[in-house]
Amino acid sequence: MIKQPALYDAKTGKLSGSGVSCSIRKIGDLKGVYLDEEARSAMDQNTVAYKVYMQNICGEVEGGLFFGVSHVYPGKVGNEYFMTKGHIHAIRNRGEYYWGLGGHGILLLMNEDRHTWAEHVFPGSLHYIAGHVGHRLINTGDEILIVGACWPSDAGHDYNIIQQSGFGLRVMEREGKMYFWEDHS
Ligand code: S6P
Ligand code: ZN
Repeated sequence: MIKQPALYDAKTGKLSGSGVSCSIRKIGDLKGVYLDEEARSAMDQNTVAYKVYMQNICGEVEGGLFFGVSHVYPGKVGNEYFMTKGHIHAIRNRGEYYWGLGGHGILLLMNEDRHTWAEHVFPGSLHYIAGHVGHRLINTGDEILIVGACWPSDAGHDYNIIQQSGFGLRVMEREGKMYFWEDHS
């Protein structure tokens, strides 16, 4: 018996087939995520900021794996680039792999003491995200930032800490150039 596998297109970052779903985050879903809330609320609330394709075969069980591809669209809210909400895993010790497939951006990482650092993301880049480390993707380029991911299926998402106080750094643009803004709040 040969079973039809799911399909993963590494060029477009699209997933389809068994267990695959796609969630869409629009600017209207991202209240309080960006520094300039006035600029965010003045934008078209239906603008897509990012999409996440994900394959869930096993459910949220210990020992299982989920596979996903994030597509972060190019754009800015005020001077801040489009990005994911960012989270730390609900089961804190669960790690994750990310790898760059298309476009250019930044992976922001933050430990539980709010120490924050960054890695460049580009086609071919590979990122090990240890447990206890919050993570957020930022698109600093003109194309869609496409990033693959694989993580333990019981990891879960905790958005609360980051929703309350963000990361220690924000990725902004000034005179056409990317820079890091230190957030001491
Ligand atoms: C899941 C993994 C990714 C993110 C996705 C969206 O552990 O890290 O699939 O969920 O990049 O980010 P966020 O912060 O909105 O979940
Ligand atoms: Zn994660």
